[in-house]
Amino acid sequence: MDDSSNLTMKTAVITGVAGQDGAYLTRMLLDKGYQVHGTVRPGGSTDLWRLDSLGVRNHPHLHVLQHDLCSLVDSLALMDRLQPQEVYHLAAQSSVARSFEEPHATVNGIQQGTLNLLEAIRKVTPTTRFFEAGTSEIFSTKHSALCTELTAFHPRNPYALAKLSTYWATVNYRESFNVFGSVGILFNHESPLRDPRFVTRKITSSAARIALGEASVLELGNLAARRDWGYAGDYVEGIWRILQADQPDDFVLATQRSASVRDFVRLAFAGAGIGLAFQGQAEHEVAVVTDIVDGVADQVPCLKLGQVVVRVNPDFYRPIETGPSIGDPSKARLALGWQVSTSLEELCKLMVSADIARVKSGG
Ligand code: NAP
Ligand code: F7E
Repeated sequence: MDDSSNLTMKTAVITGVAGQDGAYLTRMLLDKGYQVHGTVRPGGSTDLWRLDSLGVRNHPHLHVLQHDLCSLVDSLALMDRLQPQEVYHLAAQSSVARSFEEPHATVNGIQQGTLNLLEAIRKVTPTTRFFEAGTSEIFSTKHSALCTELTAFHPRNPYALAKLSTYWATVNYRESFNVFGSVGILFNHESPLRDPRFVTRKITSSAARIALGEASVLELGNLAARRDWGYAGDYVEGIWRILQADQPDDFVLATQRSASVRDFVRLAFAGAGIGLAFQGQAEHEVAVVTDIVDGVADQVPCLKLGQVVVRVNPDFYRPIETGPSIGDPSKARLALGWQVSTSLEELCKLMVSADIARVKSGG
């Protein structure tokens, strides 16, 4: 690519480039011909394994830089230097469970980061388009009705509290200062690049290790919790489309299907060649092996029918559980032409297969 074509390339900033969505979005924008400036926090993880695994770590149009989201001065300088057309703000302490343990760091980090970027855009690059990674956790409905952009909010954990504030900050800058700011109200989305502290990856990595004889039991919290789980690769497409719209707006991205943690366990173990049945109630509930495919039986002769491979550990219960939540992505489908293309079964298979390959290669 010569310098003259660089002039016609769009420039995007992705905060939290080292995270799950940051990696998938980076790959997508690079494929679309963007210059991508991805930020990591000073002193934070410098492990860019996700970008590596997608083969984009050394792409000539990817520039990884340190940026302190809690510093307005840093954000002003970033906008001034890069003059980006688009900012995708993905960086956040994104674990709900951890937010109960670290409320101040979670809330302050999330609120300051968004406010500093919006303020920098307002003052320095007012035509920059801004994407805020919002969350379905702001709804926290107790009922099973579909959540839309009009559903009432009721945040029930420090993470959700902070994300509700950044939702309103983005709406405020749009309404008060004409900033092109949009919020994606994102339901859970997962992938082989998901951090294992989240339940899906915890399950698939354990299923892989149990099927290869490297672990014997998986401990989980609330098996009845339900989530609307999609594939992160589909969600970054929606995130990009949100910033390509004619007008800034807020969109629910969801699959419109919910499943329980128990369902996900069953699918993941089936994907690893182990059939399960659940027995017992509440903290006494367990999953026992009902079927073992030949390949697994040969590899792990000690794995027996009737053996307990999943049990409940109340230490993983949360002070309050949200949901069941299920999202209605109709607005995104109609306005942006976005819809998911990966089913829960396909997602589960993708994640288990990747974890089996990792365990086999010693990763
Ligand atoms: P992720 O894998 O946890 O990535 C988040 C990234 O943010 C990490 O690279 C992390 O870096 C960085 N980060 C954390 N705290 C930071 C701070 N104080 N300053 C700067 N960087 C910080 O999350 P994700 O799944 O990609 O999600 C992307 C965004 O979407 C997040 O804002 C999340 O809240 C939101 N979201 C995600 C989902 C989902 O299901 N994935 C659903 C709704 C909303 P370190 O490695 O240094 O910690
Ligand atoms: O929990 C239950 C747990 O930690 C899912 C983030 O991306 O999505 C994510 O937040 C469910 C909860 O994700 C374990 O109680 C049972 O009901 O995978 P999770 P999350 O809390 O839904 C939202 C939309 C975001 O915005 C967040 O950034 O699984 N669960 N047993 C467990 N969860 C974990 N982590 N570990 C367990 O052992």
